[in-house]
Formats: sequence, C-alpha cells, structure tokens
Amino acid sequence: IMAEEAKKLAAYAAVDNHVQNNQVVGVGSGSTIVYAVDRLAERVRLEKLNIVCVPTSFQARQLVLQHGLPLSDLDRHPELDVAIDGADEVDAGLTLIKGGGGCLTQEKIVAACAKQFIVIADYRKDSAALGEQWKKGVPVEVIPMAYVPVSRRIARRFGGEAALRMAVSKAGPVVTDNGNFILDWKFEGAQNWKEVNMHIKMIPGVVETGLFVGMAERAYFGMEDGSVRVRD
Ligand code: DER
Repeated sequence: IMAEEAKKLAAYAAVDNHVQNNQVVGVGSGSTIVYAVDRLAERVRLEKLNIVCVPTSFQARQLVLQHGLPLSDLDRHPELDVAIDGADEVDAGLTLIKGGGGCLTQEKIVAACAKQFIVIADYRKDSAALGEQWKKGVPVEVIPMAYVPVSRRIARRFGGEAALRMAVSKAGPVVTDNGNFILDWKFEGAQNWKEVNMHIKMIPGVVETGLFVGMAERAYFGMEDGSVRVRD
C-alpha cells in the first residue's frame, strides 16, 4: 500500500487504542496527524466522546477547529491524558527525530505534558538507527539573532553541518510559530542522542531540538503490507 494509506492505518490504530471518553488529547503537527484528527472527529460523532484537544501548532489548531473539535490549551489543561504526533524517524529505542514540519518546540512541550506520548508513522520512518532513512538532519529551533554562532558551535562540537532552513513559499528563512529560525543539523555517524540533545539544548540561543529522547511510550507504524507494527 502507499505511504498515505500506511499513515492512516497507524493513525486510526493509535486513536482507537489510546483515546477514551473525558480525556485531554494533545494533537501533533504534520501530515500523518491529519488522519488521527479525522478519526478523532469520527469517534466523537459516533460515540459522543467528550474530549478536548490541545494543539501543537497553527496547523494543528486549524485542524481541530475545522473538525469542530473542542479546542483547549495548556493554561486550562497543563496535564494531558495522551498526546499523539508524527515523527520524521524513529529508532529501535524509540528516540525520534521530529521537526520536519518545523513544529518541534510546541510538540515537545505538549508531549512532555502528556501522561502518554504516542507516535504514528508510515513504514518510511521505521529505522534501526537515526539517519538511516531521514537525510535532512536534526532540526534545532534557534533565536534568530544567534543562528550563526549556534550553527558554528554545533558543527565544531558534533561534526557535520547545521544549515539555516530557508522557506519555499516566502522569501528568506522559515520562521516558526514561535517567531524563531530553524537549523537542520546534518550529523555524521551514530551519536549518543541523550548526550547530544542535552549539549545542544545548553547552547545559548537554542530554543529546542528535534531529538525526542525517552519521551515516546509507543510507536505505531503502518506497514507496506497493510499491517500495523507496534514498537514499545
Ligand atoms: O514536524 C514535525 O515534527 C512532524 O510531526 C513530523 O515529525 C512528522 O510529519 P509527517 O507526519 O508529515 O511525516
């Protein structure tokens, strides 16, 4: 089956297995989550589910509003029952690269506020080690005035290179929902992701990294043969 169908399989499995009545649900960003929101709306209608949704981006907020789902936020619900989100790549230890869609910071905040963080992805994201399939590097959200020194320091300390993400439908760099820039760090070779995440996060000017280490409870992968693979 095609990747889009595989995304839908993973999304439906996650929503059906992890969302119950009277829950606060974190809604991720990207293309896979669209299927999850479709299923959430369908279940609300069919089962009269009472849930509220906390979005992780302007995109997620629009999805929630367009589906008529109850919108909430971390002011009202600082603790969520479950957060569901996509990933750019998932390794054997459930370490994720996220941020391909530029929404990593609010995604990581919401994921951290949830009792359970569930990842949904198609088979192209299912790797043994990070970098096997995802070749665009680790996104790092940075304060605009600091992107050059931060980029240089990452390259100097960890190798590879960290390039400023340029926009396609707008002149100049991508500006995140938080008003920041993104560096895509094209790393070389295997890393100790827990260490690398901590060190990059400590660099003055870094807002957040797209490395989600030890956060995901479970990942659902829609597979090419139409099955769903679960990784805990
Ligand atoms: O940008 C993001 O963090 C997205 O969640 C990304 O990791 C997954 O996007 P996709 O579902 O479109 O592949």
